[in-house]
Amino acid sequence: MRDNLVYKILKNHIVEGELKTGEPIALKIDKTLTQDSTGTMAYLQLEAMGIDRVKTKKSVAFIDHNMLQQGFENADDHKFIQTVASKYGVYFSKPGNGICHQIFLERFATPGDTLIGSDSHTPTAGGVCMLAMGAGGLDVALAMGGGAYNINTPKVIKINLIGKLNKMVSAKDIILEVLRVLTVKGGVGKVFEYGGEGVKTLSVPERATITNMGAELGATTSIFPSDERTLEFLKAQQREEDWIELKPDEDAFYDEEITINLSELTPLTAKPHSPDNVAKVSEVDDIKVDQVFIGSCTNSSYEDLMKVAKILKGNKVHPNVSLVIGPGSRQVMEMIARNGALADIISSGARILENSCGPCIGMGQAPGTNGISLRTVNRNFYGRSGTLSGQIYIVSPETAAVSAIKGILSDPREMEVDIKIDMPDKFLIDDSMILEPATMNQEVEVVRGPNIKPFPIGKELSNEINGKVLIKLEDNITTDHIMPSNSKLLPFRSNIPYLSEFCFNTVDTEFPKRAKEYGGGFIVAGENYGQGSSREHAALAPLYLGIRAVIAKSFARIHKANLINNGILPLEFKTIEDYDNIDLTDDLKIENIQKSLDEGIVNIKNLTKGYEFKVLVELTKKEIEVIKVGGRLNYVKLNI
Ligand code: MIC
Ligand code: SF4
Repeated sequence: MRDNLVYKILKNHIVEGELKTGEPIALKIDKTLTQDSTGTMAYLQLEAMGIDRVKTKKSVAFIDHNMLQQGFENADDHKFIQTVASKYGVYFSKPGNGICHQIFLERFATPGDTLIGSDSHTPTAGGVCMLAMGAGGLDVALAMGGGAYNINTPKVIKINLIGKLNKMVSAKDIILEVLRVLTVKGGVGKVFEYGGEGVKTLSVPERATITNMGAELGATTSIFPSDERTLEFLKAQQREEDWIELKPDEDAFYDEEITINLSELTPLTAKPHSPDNVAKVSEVDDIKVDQVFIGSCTNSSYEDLMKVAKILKGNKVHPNVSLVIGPGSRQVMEMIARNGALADIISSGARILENSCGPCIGMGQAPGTNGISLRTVNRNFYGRSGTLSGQIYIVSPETAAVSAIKGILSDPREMEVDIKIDMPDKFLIDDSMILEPATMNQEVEVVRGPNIKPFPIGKELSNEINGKVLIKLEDNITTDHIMPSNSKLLPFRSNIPYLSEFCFNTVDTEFPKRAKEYGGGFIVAGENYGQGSSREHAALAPLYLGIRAVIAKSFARIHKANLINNGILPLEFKTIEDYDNIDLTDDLKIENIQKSLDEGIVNIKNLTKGYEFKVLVELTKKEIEVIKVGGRLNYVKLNI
C-alpha cells in the first residue's frame, strides 16, 4: 500500500506497536513546547522525574497566556519557568515575544518532525508539515525526558481542496466549513491530511489557521504537505535549511476523503456557544456588535493583520464597537509597526493589546452583559470569554474588521477593498527574546514563589469503589466547564487546592462542596466529555476533590489521557438507557475492579435504585497498568 503523508512520519517515529487503525503505538518525539498556564505543572512533573536535562532535539517554554500580573503570582510563575527551563536545557520565550503557536511556526517548526505541546492548539505546526499534537503537561514532561508519546493509530482522512478562495473569503472559512460538516466530535481518532490542487493556493500562515482549529474537531492533529509554499515561508524566516519536501505517495491510502471546493465557500461564522454551530454570515440576521477581537493563535499572523490594516485604513471603528487587536508575535507587531500598517490600525480607533492570548482565554476584555463579541479565535465555549451571558461569534479577520466598521455582523464581500498580501521575502528576524538554556554544568537556582503548591498524585486503585454521582452532565462538556480559566483563576494554575474550589463553576457552583461533603465519588457525562483544552487541571482538580471515575458516553482524546495519567478511571456507557437511568447523588458501587479492568468490562451497582449495569473499559493494557498504580508518574517511578 502506498503511504499517505501521516504514515510516512509515523513510520519514521514509531518505537512501539503496530500501525493498524485503533492500535496503540508509541512515537519518538523530536520537539516539545509548553506555555505558562500548563507549563508550571509540566516542569514540576519534569523535576519529579529526576532527570538531568531534556533529551529532545529542541524544547521551548513560552509565556503567553498569563500576562496580566495583577499580583505576584504571574510574575513568580514566569520566573519559575524561566529558571527551571534554563536548568533543564529548555529554550525560554520571554513574555511579550508572542503566542507559543505563532512563534513556534515562525522560528522552530520543521517539516517531517514530531512535536507535542502542553496546549491543544499545538497542531498549528502542521501548517509546515510537522506531526504536531496537543498533550497533557505530564506527557510533555515525559517526552522532554526522552520518553515516547502514546496514541492510538489514527484513521487518516484526506481533505481534498479544489478551486481557489474568492476575495474576502479566508482560510478561517475553510476550517469553519470542515467543522460544519464534521462537528466538534467528528475528528476523534483521526488525523486530517490536506491535499489536492487547492493546497498550493494557501500560504503557510493560512494553512496554520486550518491546522490550528482542527483541534476543535477533536482530531489527533491536522497536517499539510511540505512544498514550495513551505519553502517560501521558511526562506523568508531565514530557515531554508530546515526545509525538506514531504508529500504523500501517488495513490496513497486514506480511510476517508472529503472534498471542499474553495471557489464555492462564502464567509462563515460559528455562533454561540460551539465552534461547529456554523452559518453563512450572509444568512445570519443583522446583529449589532458590541466588541470585536482580532487575534489569538488562529488569526494573528503578519498576513492576517496586514489584511485587517488594509480594511481599516481610512475608516473608523463604529461608535458602538470596541475593537481590540492582539498581534501573534513580536515579529508581527514590529513588522506592522515599521511598515506603517499599525498606524492605520491605531488611526481607525482600534485598541492594541500586547502579543499574547489575551481575551481568547478570558484574560481581560470580557464582554458586557449579554454583549455580542465577534472574535477570530478558535473557541466560543460557554463562559470562556469571562462573561456568562456573553455571545461569542467566531469569524475570519476580514469579517471581523468589516463588521467593526459597520457596527453589525457583516459579510466582508460588501466592502470594496483590495486586501491581497504578498508573503514578505524576508520576515524581520530578532530572536533576542528567546533565551538559550544554561550549559550542562552551569549552576542554576530554580526560583519558586509561594503560589506554587505541591500537586496531588493519584493513589493505587483499590479493588472496590463506592461513591455518589456528584454531577450529571450533557454532551460536549468542555474543559472550560470542568476547570474554568479567566483572569481571576489563571494565576492559580500551580495551586490545585485553590483552583478546585471553582471546579465546574460555570455549570454547577455546588460541585466542590458536594464532592467534599460526600468524600469524593463519580462524574457522569455524555458524549465527547472533556473536549477543548489540554489543561491537566481538568483532571487534577477532580482528583483533588476525590473523583475516582468518570462514566461518560465518550471522551475527548487529550482529556482521557489526562484522566489516565492522573489515575482517574474513564469508563464508557454501553447504552443510552444506562446514562438516562442514573441521577445525581445515586450511590454507585464497583467491586472486583482489578479483574474487571483486565476483562474490559466493569459491573456497576446502582445501590440507590437497586439495579446493575455494565460499562466498557476502552483502555490499552499499559493504560490499565497506569491506572492501577495511581497514574503515570507512579508508573514511571516503578518502571525505572
Ligand atoms: C485554550 O485555548 O483553551 C488554552 C488555554 O490554550 C488551553 C491550555 C490551558 O488551558 O492552559 C489549551 O488549548 O490546551
Ligand atoms: Fe492562547 Fe487562545 Fe491559542 Fe489557547 S487558543 S493558545 S488561549 S490564543
